[in-house]
Amino acid sequence: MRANFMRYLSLFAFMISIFVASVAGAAQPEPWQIWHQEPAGSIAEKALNLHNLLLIIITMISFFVLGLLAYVGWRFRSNANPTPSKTTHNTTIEILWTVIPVLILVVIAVPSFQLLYYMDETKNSDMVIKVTGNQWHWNYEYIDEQIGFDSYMLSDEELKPGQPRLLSVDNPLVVPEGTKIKFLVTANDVMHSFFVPSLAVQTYAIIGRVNEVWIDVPRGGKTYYGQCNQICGVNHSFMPIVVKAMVQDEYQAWLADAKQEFAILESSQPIQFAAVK
Ligand SMILES: [Cu+2]
Repeated sequence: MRANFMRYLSLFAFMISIFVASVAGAAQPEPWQIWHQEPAGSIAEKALNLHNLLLIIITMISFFVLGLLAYVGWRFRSNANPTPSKTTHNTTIEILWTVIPVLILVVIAVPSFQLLYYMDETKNSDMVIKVTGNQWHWNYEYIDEQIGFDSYMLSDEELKPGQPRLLSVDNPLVVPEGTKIKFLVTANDVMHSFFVPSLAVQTYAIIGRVNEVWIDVPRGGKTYYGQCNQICGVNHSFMPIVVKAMVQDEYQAWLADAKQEFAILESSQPIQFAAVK
């Protein structure tokens, strides 16, 4: 009895430690993970809430249909009904099975459209970063700071202790904490997709097009891991995305260094934006 209790207690402690590790550490997938990564930012929280609502609705519908099927299979089995019914229409039931699904769809549509328009609103952002997908790395340009750099995955030999394999890069996308950041996402060669699950950002990077998305970086330093999730060639799985949120002081120090190291040269003709009054 006591041994059993200790076993449950250690299992419970183990699960808590996994939970704490996933919350306190970096936002990345965990072995055997079946739920979402901890949502970071208001879009991710709203997306998770919508997901949870949909999960409740589809579970109820699935059980209802399963129950109905089981009931019909039992109630109208052939040995209990030697003479089958010839019923073909029932106006009441037909109205119900039209109206009820319409109402369910309306219930789903309201929060769904709310989130869609919320995600679409990219104005009032604190900074703009241009993200370009390449075969097979990402390029980030900080438009206002006139800096830009490539971000390549680290090979197994380059990994430092604690850096996750296949998810770590040489130059992460560094962002300041507590800001709203607009990304202009495009591609150079083939289609890619900019996807960071914990920030709930996912958008196609398409050649000759610019897709706008935004994230609000939560307070505190934390690293958010993502990957290209559009099949883009042989090294598709080797172009991870690392969004590294820094506290303001740390970010300013990084920016000062980055302006030396990653300055966009005059000759490379960075993209210009017209001022919007
Ligand atoms: Cu790609």
